[in-house]
Amino acid sequence: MLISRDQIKQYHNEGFLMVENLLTDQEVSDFLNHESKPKPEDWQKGLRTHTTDPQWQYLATHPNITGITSQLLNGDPQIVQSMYLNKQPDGGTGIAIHQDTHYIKNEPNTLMACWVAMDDTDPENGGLCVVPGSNLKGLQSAHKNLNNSEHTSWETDYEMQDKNGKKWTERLHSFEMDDVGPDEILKLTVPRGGGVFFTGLTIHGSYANQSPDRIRRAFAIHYVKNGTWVFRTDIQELTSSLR
Ligand SMILES: O=C(O)CCC(=O)C(=O)O
Repeated sequence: MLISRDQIKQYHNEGFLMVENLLTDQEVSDFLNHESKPKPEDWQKGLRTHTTDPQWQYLATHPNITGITSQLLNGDPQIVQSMYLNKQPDGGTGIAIHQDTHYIKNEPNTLMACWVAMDDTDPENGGLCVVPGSNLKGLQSAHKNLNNSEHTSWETDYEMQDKNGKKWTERLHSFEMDDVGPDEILKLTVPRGGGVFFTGLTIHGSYANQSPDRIRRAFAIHYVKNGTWVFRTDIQELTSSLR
């Protein structure tokens, strides 16, 4: 899948790019059927299930996704992490409005994501939100999210390591940006199989699923450009996005 120069420009200016039909209906159904089946206890490999589960690997290395990612990164993407975000109807919580670079320090900062809708998603069922242009303002200040009714709240220690082997521990928590007003937040409508590419500095997140009966499922993959150093040791071992 090739994107146009205007789309690449939009991604760099606005910090995000929505593309429909990244996956076919059949590919989405295959993944959801796979997820609905019982799994062995140790099946989930932290944020690296794409290294062990063929269906997760299929999505993380999908040529439509990695082809566009290559064009946006202007280089070879390496997979950092993958996540399945299953938000239940009637109040399932979202991830507070944040920048991914707070969670995944990397050098040089080439971090980006592809978020793929596994259902028709919109503001009612807790669809993805972005702050257009926020990618141009650098890493901004954030606090620990405390609003548990809309967003998940957590705190965990992570082991970090630099290129020279120096190790230390950093406490990360559910980040929420300090200075984002409600009118800056764009609530996207993304159809099943469509996706949103966004940079590691683009402010984004989602709110609770207010729909009484519509689930909101999404699959997100985070990439860096080949040659980037990722500090967190749990996701430091990068995987090639080329099958
Ligand atoms: O799906 C969501 O609720 C937010 C996803 C997100 O924050 C991410 O993919 O980095």
